[in-house]
Amino acid sequence: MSFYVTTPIYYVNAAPHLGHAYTTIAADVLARHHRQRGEEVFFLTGTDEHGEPVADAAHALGIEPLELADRNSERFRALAPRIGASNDFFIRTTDPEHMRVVQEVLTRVKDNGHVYMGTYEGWYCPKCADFKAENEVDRGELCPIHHVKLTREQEDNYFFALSSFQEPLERLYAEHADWVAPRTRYNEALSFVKSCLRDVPLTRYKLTRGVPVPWDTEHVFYVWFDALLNYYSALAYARPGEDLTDAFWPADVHLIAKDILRFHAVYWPALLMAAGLELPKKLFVHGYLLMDGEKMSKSLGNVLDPFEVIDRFGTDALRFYLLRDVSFGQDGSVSTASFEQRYESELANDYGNLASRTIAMILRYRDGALASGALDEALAADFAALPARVAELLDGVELTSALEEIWGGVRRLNRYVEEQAPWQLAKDPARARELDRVLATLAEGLRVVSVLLHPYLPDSTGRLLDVLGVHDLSFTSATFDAGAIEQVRALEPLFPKIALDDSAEQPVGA
Ligand code: ME8
Repeated sequence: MSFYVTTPIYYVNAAPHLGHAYTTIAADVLARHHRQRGEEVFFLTGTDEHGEPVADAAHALGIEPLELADRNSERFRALAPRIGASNDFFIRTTDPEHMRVVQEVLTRVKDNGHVYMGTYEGWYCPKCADFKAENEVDRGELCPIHHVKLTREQEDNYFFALSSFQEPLERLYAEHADWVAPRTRYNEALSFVKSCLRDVPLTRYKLTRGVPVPWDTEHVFYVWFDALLNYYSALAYARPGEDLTDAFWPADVHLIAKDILRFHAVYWPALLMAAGLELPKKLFVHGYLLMDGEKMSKSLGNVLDPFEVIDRFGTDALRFYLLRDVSFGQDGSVSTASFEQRYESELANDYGNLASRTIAMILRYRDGALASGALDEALAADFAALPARVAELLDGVELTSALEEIWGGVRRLNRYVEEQAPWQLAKDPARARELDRVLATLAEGLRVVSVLLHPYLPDSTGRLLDVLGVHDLSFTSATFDAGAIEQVRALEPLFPKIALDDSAEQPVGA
């Protein structure tokens, strides 16, 4: 079994912000979960370096586009380990190997008869790097997304005959009801397809930066076709001396936000069909992280620096917060107040405190050793269906719901401590066997929830499992098993108290 997950490749016109960290963290949770299931996983992220968004930003700074691309690409690359991302490769669209694959595939699209020379006349947003139809133009000739003035373009370009894919795309949507998720995004994508597709420029004549068109070197490929092909090209050269294409193509899941739905839901499958390549299995479209009610965006300037957030709260806390507080697939606001609340009540109390208490009691009452007798069957039964439920939800990329299910297990363990009151049992030597069973059951419950939580909280679950003497993190190990833990060691607090911010309304990292 293999599993291939991607994030969008991010524009290098500015430094990464929390919105980028969000998608990469989500992809990482999926990658780690599938590795736990013993699958061969490939997780790709990277940067999109051609096109006007980058060239314009460089121009504004008075530097060369490549210099800006190098600087910011490095920041995105550095972000990945800081947010705990276990990506297998980091692609840059300026990689010569990527550029070669773009040329090969798009030449095949032309050879297959899907390219012709024509004249584009219409609106264009340099920030979206997107052509706009008349009905997509806001009053004052503004881009509805970036609120900047659109340019009026007229140029001779090679066109991709997108309109001829109307029927195959409609068939794709009819036959694969889960090819785009959530359902609202599927409906939106299908309405793009049904709204009568127009052919789109495949190349740009006036631009100098980009992948040169092999059959006409006065043109470069339109940045979106160059960018989309990263998902395919990376496999050819990510592992030196090996071609991973057969092992991993087609991709299992492309994670994106809704801003780039049309490119992924319409252009991308049509392009792959035109090239005779297999289509990815699923697009999962998450919502926006909002600040002050608007999409956090480099162009709008209302961004949060993930590096600052991590310095203050730690990597796991950021991962947890984003996937817990914002229902994956929907928009959600982020703020320091809700971050601190989740940190305190859930990470520090529900999970961290459960772990500290359990381990402290095993050390105090039993010198760290667990008896090998039976576990509490009622509690084990409460956990029996949990792993399958989590796997099912994660197969549907329901990251928040899966986390909620696991958190139900954490809460169940906290109730168990209160119900059993081990501190009372410890006072009565006649109840020593009961105490043994409660302590072993709690340790086992902690092990099971920690294995399941591992993709979300890799660092803290790793530390806890280490203290429990557990080295098997496989998904199949997430079932109750007497004797799995024999001896525990002391645990440093998993989520120590943080200095709380006085101004509770302040946004995260601001
Ligand atoms: O669009 N909330 O790059 P980009 C949630 N290069 N996610 C957000 C977000 C927010 N406020 N802001 C950004 C591009 N994202 C192209 C993609 S792919 C072949 C080419 C995340 O730097 C989200 O994943 O504008 C969104 O789709 C992506 O960053 C856009 O990144």
